[in-house]
Amino acid sequence: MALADRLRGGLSRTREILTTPLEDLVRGRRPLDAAALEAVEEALLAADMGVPAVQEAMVVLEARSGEIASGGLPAMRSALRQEIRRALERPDGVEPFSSRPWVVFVVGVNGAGKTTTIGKLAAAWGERGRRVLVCAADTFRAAAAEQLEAWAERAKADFHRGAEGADPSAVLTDALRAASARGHDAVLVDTAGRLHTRSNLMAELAKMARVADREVPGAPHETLLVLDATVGSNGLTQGREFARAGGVSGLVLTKLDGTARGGVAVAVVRDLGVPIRYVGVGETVEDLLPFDADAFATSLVGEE
Ligand SMILES: Nc1nc2c(ncn2[C@@H]2O[C@H](COP(=O)(O)OP(=O)(O)OP(=O)(O)O)[C@@H](O)[C@H]2O)c(=O)[nH]1
Ligand SMILES: [Mg+2]
Repeated sequence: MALADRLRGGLSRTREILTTPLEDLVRGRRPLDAAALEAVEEALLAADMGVPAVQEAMVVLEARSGEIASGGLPAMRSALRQEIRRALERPDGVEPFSSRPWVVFVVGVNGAGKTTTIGKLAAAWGERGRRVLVCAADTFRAAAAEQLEAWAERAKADFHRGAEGADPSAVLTDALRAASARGHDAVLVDTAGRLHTRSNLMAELAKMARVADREVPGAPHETLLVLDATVGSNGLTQGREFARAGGVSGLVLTKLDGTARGGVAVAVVRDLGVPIRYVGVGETVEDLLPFDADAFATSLVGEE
């Protein structure tokens, strides 16, 4: 399946929430009056775009209401799409593989989809000929390393783990030395899920970053914060704490396929000021898509 189709499929529930009021407007040939605009506003809020972004979008829609009323549904879709795209676009300045090994930390609360995302990413990079090492720095649970190992096998990536209960920074040190010695292009570091409120665990991430930089100057080159889209705007609070604790450079929004709250993408980017790098739209290895603001906005509001 093409990327665009997969994205469109993954966002179908959110798109339904967003576009039903638009379609009703057209079907009922209702004028674009205050009540109609309110229905659109409600839909944007229901999709979890967040109050500030929705207010901004409504200002634009109101200002363009004459043009939209005469242009019908296509004009409304196009105005909304522009607004959503604008809100999602952030310069990211990250150039994967611009140094070797390219070290990526994957962080987030329990169950957000970190391990799954690493498996998918390792597979995608491996397919493009990159030699990937995945590192199990989640040493709390033996099952965590085993889950990652299974993904590494599926992705045909190399795998590094330490003893259960080992210091994650020590495991990371070994992994980075191995990757440097063996010429890996990338190291994907799986970290234990942690509540953003646990300051000792957040400090541990900071320590891991120092250790990485000592072993591979400039590492981690990316720190990806994985957010579960189904929790909607609760992800904002988590995101802020992770961003504060240590240099989140990009976001991965997972489980978009299971939610009508895909508009939360707009809220998190706006709030955290960090670009989305990938989106998860399912549990299989192909279900991680590189983020594209234009394609995302189009999938949310539908084609003209
Ligand atoms: N539908 C769907 N499920 C997903 C997606 N990403 C992850 N999952 C599922 O979410 C669950 C948790 O994923 P994990 O990758 O284990 O999450 P984690 O962040 O590593 O969890 P901890 O290590 O326990 O903190 C698994 O059942 C995954 O299959 C996605 O994009 N869509
Ligand atoms: Mg995990």
